[in-house]
Amino acid sequence: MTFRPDFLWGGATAANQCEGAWDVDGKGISCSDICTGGKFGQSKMITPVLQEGTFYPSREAIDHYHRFKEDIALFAEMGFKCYRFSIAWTRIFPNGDEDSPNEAGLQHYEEVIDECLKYGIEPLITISHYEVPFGLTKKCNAWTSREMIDYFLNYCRAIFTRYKGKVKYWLTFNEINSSTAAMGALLNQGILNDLEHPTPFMEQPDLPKQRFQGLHHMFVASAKAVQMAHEIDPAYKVGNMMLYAASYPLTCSPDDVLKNQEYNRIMNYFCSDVQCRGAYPSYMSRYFKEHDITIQKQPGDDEILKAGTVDFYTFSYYMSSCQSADPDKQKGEGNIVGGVPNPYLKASDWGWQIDPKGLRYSLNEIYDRYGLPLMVVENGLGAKDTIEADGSINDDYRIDYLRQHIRQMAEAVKDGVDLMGYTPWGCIDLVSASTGEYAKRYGFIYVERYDDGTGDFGRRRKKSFDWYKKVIASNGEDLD
Ligand code: BGP
Repeated sequence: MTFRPDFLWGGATAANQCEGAWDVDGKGISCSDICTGGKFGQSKMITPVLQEGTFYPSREAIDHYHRFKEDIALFAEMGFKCYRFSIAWTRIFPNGDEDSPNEAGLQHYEEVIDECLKYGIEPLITISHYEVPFGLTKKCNAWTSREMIDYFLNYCRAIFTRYKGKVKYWLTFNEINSSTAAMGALLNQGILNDLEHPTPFMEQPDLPKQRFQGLHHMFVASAKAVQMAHEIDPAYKVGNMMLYAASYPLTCSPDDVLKNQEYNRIMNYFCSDVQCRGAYPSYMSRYFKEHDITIQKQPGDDEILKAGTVDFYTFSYYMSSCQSADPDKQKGEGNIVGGVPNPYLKASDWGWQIDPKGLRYSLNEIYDRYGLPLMVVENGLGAKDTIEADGSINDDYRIDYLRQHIRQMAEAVKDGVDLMGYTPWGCIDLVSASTGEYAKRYGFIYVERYDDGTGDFGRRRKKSFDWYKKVIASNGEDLD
């Protein structure tokens, strides 16, 4: 048997992309609630002042808030061992800065956790997944401010104490390294420099200095959260979560190789070097100097980072790209990261280049670097699905994508990587983070909801549902 007997097969979602119920039971407005819908080639908009009559996908999403029992029952039917979901910070602290938590929010997630445990499904909880309370954006421009550390830790204390004994695995920040690029500013850090005008998602005024200072605050907050978790319950395991944007030099020219090394360091390793090794890596000094960035640290920060390293490493993996020293090389569409298209790979309908072997390569690189247990907590194919006349959804393209990636995970395990689990993204169809649309579907479960606002939220099993059930039942041996 290749995979561990206790391998955590499952699926992943995030509150802002699936729950809906955006203003129910005391929930406050989050940064994802001010983003409109968009589609491939047409950016979603950030509207700091909510607009009447505009479509905001997070308002209803797939109504998981009210249908979580039905959804978790379907996950259980597939044999899930693990469900990765996120808590909406604004359900617990509606504006982010209240003194005490909102009981209705705490109660809701307790029910979700209990529902998972009923089926023997291990909850894996992301504490902050792309939805900083908008109240904190307005109050202090969110993670640009050091005050955020305390707000975040209040939130952590509330959930760590409430769910003690029921939850084992936590992740502090989803794709923390997205903040090394402009897209992470609002979604990951709640930074918004124009609080009056609607702006296209990627065109808000961006100040890299703010993002890197924000990352410092997040590193300190994450390290303190790790220590707090261990104090509250020594059985808690806390992981980081990275957007691993596998990258190759476009050619073997030493210039391309160096360009790729720099890209990998900033994008793929800087944040995890801090979170896994407990200190800023030496290569960042030159980067900061050349980009005129000075990180404001307080005495004691370095010790906090050292003492709060994570217990395991998790990441999302969708695609790879190439780096070239030639500025004229055409830039490809990517998972926030762009890069030059790889001539050896095909792309999804959304331009993400599919690279299963890159997953094996990445798992080996990461494990060599940190030696920590790894978990792939997002992976999958965003695609358009069609309901046939007989009601079936034959998503062979998705099965093929997942099969190839699982095969490469198995190779990595044979290479010696300690892999804990696999939770493919959007195990039930949900709203896309980058484009804000329903049409980009990832699920084993189809949701009847469409970008024109029609659809009754009905759930249907896709062909991949039965396939994944077999995969789990055979612990990854039967991939046919
Ligand atoms: C990751 C995010 C997820 C998810 C996924 C797929 O970056 O952590 O929230 O959405 O990407 O991306 P998209 O929804 O843009 O297809």
